[in-house]
Amino acid sequence: MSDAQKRTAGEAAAERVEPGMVVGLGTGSTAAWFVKALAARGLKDLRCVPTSEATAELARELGLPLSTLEDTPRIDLTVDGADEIGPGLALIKGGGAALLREKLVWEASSRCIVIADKGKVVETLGAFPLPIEVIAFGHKTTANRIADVLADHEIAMPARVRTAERGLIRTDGGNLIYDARCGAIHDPSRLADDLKLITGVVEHGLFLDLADEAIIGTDQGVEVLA
Ligand code: ABF
Repeated sequence: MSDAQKRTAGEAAAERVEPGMVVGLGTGSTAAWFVKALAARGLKDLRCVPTSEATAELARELGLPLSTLEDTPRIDLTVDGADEIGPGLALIKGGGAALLREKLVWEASSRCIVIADKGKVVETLGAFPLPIEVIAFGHKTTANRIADVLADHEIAMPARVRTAERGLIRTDGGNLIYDARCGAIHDPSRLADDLKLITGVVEHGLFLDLADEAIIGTDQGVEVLA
């Protein structure tokens, strides 16, 4: 993980924003560099839709005008981070526990750019634990169902609920995150479909066919993957 590479990617992405745009603001440390660079540009007539309370707070502090999906349901450009970037710009996201709002904002966007340091680019998705958002009611039962689905995908490790030292981590929406140590995901599309069929599963961190472009920060500048 390189913070300098994250900053390089975030600042490059901020140059893609034009005055008057509705902009989706991602979550995480790479997206934070984008938000700071966007605010520094001082573009006129922006409206920004944050993907988490943390990003909303940062944007407010920096004076970016905020909007909501209700008020601006069509977003021109969303810029957001990722935990892994695989072939075809298939992503694992959700390390920041914001995957549900992120996916709602991404799906409302005409264009999505993922920004990351070089270490996020992988040959096969799955080394990073796949975040799965579940409702709190009956979550242990849901976790057992998730384990059964993972087993159908030759993934032996069960999903484990994400906790902090103060206990269960709640998403901004009040749900829980389970992390599935998949190791390697050979058929992301089939796994994504199977996970969404589980009652109690709200969303998962596989972002497939959603990213239009990736801006990768390197020690020599940026690489663009499309
Ligand atoms: C959020 O930022 C999450 O979806 C993703 O997991 C995380 C990446 O964090 P960072 O940019 O800090 O590496 O978008």
